[in-house]
Amino acid sequence: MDYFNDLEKYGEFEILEGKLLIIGEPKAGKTTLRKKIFDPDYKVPCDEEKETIGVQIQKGWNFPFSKDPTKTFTANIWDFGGQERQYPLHQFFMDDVSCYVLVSDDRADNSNMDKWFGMIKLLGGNTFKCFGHS
Ligand SMILES: Nc1nc2c(ncn2[C@@H]2O[C@H](COP(=O)(O)OP(=O)(O)OP(=O)(O)O)[C@@H](O)[C@H]2O)c(=O)[nH]1
Ligand SMILES: [Mg+2]
Repeated sequence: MDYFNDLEKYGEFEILEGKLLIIGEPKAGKTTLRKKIFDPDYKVPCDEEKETIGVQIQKGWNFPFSKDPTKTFTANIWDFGGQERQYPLHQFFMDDVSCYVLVSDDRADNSNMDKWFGMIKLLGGNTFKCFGHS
């Protein structure tokens, strides 16, 4: 009833908003990517960036909606801590209606891609599309 009451009161409209989750190994560059997205001039620090504890949510990355560029799409970015002890948290936030960005550091010995794709399949639904970028 609440749904129908709200529909009558406010009408129906599209919410062009999505959740973008950045995941990957510790120190892969997830937080740096988030900061670069919001500020392309952000300088990657030479000294160590602090590890992310839990998840840092930064809202409001706006860009033209691909299907109708006159409209604006908003992505809210969820930047997860990559340390193993933080993995139990992931299950509460990873879902099948999000976009995932898996960041890997080419210079690292092991990016554990299988583990991360396994986690996305398990928690994010197994009908995902995969795009690569280096
Ligand atoms: N050279 C180089 N260094 C980078 C790049 N991206 C990140 N770094 C450095 O790598 C370190 C780790 O980067 P973060 O962005 O904090 O990594 P993270 O994946 O968020 O790490 P956690 O939060 O611990 O999981 C920092 O010292 C960054 O300055 C890059 O593209 N090139
Ligand atoms: Mg981080």
